[in-house]
Amino acid sequence: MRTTVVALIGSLIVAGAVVRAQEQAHANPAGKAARAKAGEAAAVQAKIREARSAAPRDISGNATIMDWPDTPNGQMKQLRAGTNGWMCMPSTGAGGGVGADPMCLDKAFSAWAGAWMGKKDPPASSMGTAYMLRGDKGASNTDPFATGQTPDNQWVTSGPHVMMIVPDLSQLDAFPTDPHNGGPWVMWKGTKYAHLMVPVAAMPKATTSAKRAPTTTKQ
Ligand SMILES: [Cu+2]
Repeated sequence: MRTTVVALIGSLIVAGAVVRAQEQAHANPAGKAARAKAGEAAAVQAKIREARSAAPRDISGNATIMDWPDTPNGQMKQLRAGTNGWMCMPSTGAGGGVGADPMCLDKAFSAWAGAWMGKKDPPASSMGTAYMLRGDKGASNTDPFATGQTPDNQWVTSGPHVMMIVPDLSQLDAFPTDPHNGGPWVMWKGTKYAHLMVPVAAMPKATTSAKRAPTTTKQ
């Protein structure tokens, strides 16, 4: 009896070893795919976290999370559905261009941003709000479509800020255009994409290009 049990256990161990060996033979390609999938899922989670960090949790917690297109004219990709009408995006990537700049937009601002990205006329139907509490690592203060600093495009690095759009651009005339005036300023003035930048923390020091802002009167 004892011998039978021992033999039985022995054959089970052998069978187990064979099964494990077979599993291992197949484990590598499958494991690779699984690891790639897990890596992708982790990257998506990181993008969602980054997008959500652009606004207070009350807003971004239930916002739709959209990712930038892979190509300049591609479609935005939804990473997570939302319920509160806000849309958050991670930093602009290969398709978008510049630096760390996640943002959360309300409906009016989303429509405006869509028009801007498509180089179309903004709807101008209501005021709109956007949050960029992580700041913006770089944008031209004068050229809505600049992708890098030039000697005269007033490249500006912004700290945490809120952005506002208004249906009638003349309503922005009361505000200065200098990012370093110590308060709200108008970005992209003189274009149909003019909007108000409202710092909610100290602005980073002016870059060489941005320092020229106060003396630039060109529209
Ligand atoms: Cu901004």
